[in-house]
Amino acid sequence: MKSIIGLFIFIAISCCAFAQIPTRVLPLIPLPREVKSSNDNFILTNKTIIVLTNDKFKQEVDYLNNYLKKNYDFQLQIVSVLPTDGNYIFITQPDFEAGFMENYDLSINQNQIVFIAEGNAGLFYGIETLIQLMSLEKTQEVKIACVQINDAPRYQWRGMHLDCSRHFFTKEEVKTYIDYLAMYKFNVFHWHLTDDQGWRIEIKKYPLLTKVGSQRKETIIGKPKWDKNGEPSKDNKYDGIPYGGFYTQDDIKDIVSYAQLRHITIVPEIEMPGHSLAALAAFPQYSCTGGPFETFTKWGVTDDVYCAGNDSAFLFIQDILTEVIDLFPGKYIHIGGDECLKERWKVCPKCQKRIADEKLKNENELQSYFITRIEKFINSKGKQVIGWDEILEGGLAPNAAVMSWRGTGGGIAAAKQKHFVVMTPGKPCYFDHYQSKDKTKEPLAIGGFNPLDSVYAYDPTPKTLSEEEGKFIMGAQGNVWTEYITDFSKVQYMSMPRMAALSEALWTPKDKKNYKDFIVRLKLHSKLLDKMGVNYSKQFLSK
Ligand code: TNX
Repeated sequence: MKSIIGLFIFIAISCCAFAQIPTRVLPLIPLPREVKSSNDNFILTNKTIIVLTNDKFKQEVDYLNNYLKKNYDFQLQIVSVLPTDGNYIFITQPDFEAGFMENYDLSINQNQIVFIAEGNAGLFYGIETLIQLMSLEKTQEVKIACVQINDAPRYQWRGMHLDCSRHFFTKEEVKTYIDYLAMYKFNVFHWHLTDDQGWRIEIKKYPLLTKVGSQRKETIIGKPKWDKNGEPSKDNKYDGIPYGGFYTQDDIKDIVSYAQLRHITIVPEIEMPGHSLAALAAFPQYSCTGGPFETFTKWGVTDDVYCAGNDSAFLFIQDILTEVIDLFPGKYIHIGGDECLKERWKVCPKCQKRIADEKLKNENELQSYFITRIEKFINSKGKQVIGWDEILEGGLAPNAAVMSWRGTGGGIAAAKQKHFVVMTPGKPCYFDHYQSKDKTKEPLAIGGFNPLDSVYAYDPTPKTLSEEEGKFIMGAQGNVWTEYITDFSKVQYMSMPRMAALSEALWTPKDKKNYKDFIVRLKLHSKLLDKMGVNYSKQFLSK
């Protein structure tokens, strides 16, 4: 039955003259692996029928129907046999299983739209492509270009990060951000939930974490200044306004299932041993000095970190991770590991005893001891650790994956040691950096310069790696740190359209990438961003 339908569809589609007509410009981002188009259109109306022969795709079909309801005010009827007249959307699976769960074929002629996908994710990406092809006016006749698309991603880790600690974004804003990821076929949302300036995840066993750690009494205005001794300068100015917020476990469950429906895995980040002052403000007994501390009110790093010589600190972290693991179904737990100053450890008797007892060489090896001990715990719960590239210093924990942010060196070293890697070098993956040379025309950013074209040109697999080593590069990720990103509108501005450019670096075959062509498509696609009300950077419009 399936192959008869397949033949019928093949004949129907090959009747359209696709190849002869110059391909029209389609507002597709990321560009699919292969696209052909004709000048014809499919007209989608409330009479169009969805033919679904396999219930496993019901969730994705409902997603499409919800999109239509929200944007065009109608929904489509779902049936299980091909109709005798009228146009329709036919959803089917390939004749044989090949294991390509993110791939899809999408063929559209004037009478039918046909999706062929093996996996739910593949169909979902096909639907996202279809959505980008829809005419934007809210009418009862939605025009869709006739195309033949065969699509597949280049990398398996297509990530975007959002720092919800330095500034807090509501549940609805996080969902909107996830919508952007879905639109560009990202499949990982790295959720930075804890840092010195705010603890944002409810932990039932330790209510003080959110009661104390999710609040800070005020926030520094502008960039922090430091005096000669490395102490905060007296010239720093603070706004005097208490700031806070956190996600309850119910909020988290809601966001996790929202992401799951969009085939996005959330990687939660719980920072350790550094970037942990908000937790220590609530539980100073797990530091080296015993405190007291306040949730950090300025940007930068602090000397106070978890005590690596105190077993109770490990038990405390393990309790937290137990709840985190129960909330997030994905394989990876991000344990931070970055920028841990070693000042306290150097003079802490417990830390020094640990170094002696464990026969460690120095504080770097103590950090490695810390991460390896936590890794053992996380592995015992069936999960994998991922951490920033500092976790290489003093020796990599046996199974850990590395997120390379201080350039690509850490990622290269990890891949050579046969550890999985996500590339996210500051240049060009930090979207908290400026996107224009003239900083006076831009909102305040942390520094740096990452223009759209350099994000677009990014190739995550370093040339210095052999083919075998290159297989350890899972993909890449864009990071949105929010020290200077105070509201969601600025999150949009800093991430759009750089997120679109990165999506193409991660999805589209390398030999199909072309910046000029991307800009032409982006100009068309920006109409959709306008419709969605996104505050994006508009420099590309003048290119
Ligand atoms: C470095 S990237 C950090 C963050 C900052 C960011 C600002 C990383 C692992 N640590 O704590 O927010 O730079 O760009």
